[in-house]
Amino acid sequence: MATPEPVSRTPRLVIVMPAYNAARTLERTYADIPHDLVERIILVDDVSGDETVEIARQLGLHVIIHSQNRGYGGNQKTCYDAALEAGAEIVVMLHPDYQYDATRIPALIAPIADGTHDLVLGSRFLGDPLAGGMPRWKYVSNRFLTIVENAAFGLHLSEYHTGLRAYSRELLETVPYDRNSDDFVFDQELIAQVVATGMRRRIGEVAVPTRYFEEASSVGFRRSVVYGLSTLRVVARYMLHRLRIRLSPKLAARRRRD
Ligand SMILES: Nc1nc2c(ncn2[C@@H]2O[C@H](COP(=O)(O)OP(=O)(O)O)[C@@H](O)[C@H]2O)c(=O)[nH]1
Ligand SMILES: [Mg+2]
Repeated sequence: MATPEPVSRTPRLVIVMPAYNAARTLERTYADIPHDLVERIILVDDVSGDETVEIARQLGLHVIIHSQNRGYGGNQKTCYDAALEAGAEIVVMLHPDYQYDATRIPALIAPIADGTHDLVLGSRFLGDPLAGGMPRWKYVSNRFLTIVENAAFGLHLSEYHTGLRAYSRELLETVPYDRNSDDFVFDQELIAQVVATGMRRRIGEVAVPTRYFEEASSVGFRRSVVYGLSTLRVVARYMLHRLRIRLSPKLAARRRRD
């Protein structure tokens, strides 16, 4: 009798899309997703003023609608809660603005599926972001914040500000993301929490192309300055916590202890 082949089970992958006025780009973003690997796609709509919800429903996505606008971080909280509830083993956060290449999802999740990492960032800075159309001032600010964050967190990442990320279930069950900001700085707070939890070595990155075009970016100079300052505040809070000068409940808490 033939011995059965070892079964390598595909992990249950859930894609989450925090959406705000994504009608013009959603279909294109959706088309590039490797559907054979995906168990479920969840779109959380933050009270868009366009046809985002109608298009998402036509595409057969699981749509969750906020009753009021909660911001990018608030949107992600709903995304991750819903993904965990759906039994996700790996969660990919993908912006629905077609800025990030969804065909890179298999490379993004591979280090989680094989147990190497719990958080993988799709990095534009492993390639040439300027050639992809990133405005020079965004490039310079991104580089600056990345140097500061690397120094504070003891990491060597090429960027922290990407809209394509993959998480293990374990990470999302451990880190208290629900305590984070409802604004854009949510992403940086989550990385600080991962580092504070002792999972620093569990963060990895893979290269993704940079794409800039009109619909891909609503964040202008003013909002970027606020975001930059908020990021520096996250770093300062992390340092005070690490040096035990002022402990931060956001960084100390765990969602679950095993
Ligand atoms: N929930 C929510 N999401 C937003 C808001 N503004 C932008 N977004 C989403 O946040 C993501 C990043 O915004 P975007 O304008 O593309 O930023 P940029 O690409 O960094 O310039 C996109 O997926 C947007 O849909 C907002 O006010 N609320
Ligand atoms: Mg964008």
